[in-house]
Amino acid sequence: MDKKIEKAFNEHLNAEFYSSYLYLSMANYFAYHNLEGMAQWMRVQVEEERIHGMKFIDFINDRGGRVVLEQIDQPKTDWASPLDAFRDAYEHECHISKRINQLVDLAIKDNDHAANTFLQWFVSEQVEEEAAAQAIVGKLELVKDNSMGLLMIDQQLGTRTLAAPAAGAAE
Ligand code: OFO
Repeated sequence: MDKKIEKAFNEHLNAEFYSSYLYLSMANYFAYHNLEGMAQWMRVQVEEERIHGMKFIDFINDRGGRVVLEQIDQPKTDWASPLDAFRDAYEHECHISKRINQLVDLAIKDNDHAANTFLQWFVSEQVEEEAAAQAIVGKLELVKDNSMGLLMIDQQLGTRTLAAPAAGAAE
């Protein structure tokens, strides 16, 4: 595969594993504050991000490229409130969406149809990722400092489970 794309994909897989690490940090922040439902929601997100990173690894390997794992930055460890944490999650997803769009631009410029097709899954996924985080931010803004409302949201988020991969998907 083209060296520029190989390098950009390697950088991006690091960003996906960083996402996983960031959400694991948030999961532990929630667990510490006895918000087990939010912790569960984040733990599912941790797995999703790991799967995203693995998809990039599989693609690079399938194209005969070389995967190079680099150091993953330390994530933030504390937040002012659950709302603050989910706002960070939303902003982080917007950042990841920008990165994906830049990869698509690169694939198009390079005429790499396989890379472009591979990335389209992520383009759609990012719409869902942003929407999911934004919906939780919206709910938390509604309840503000109401503990009962917060506990209800926590309970609802605790029902999240990892969706089974579609048949034939490389997950
Ligand atoms: Fe991998 O989608 Fe979130 O970061």
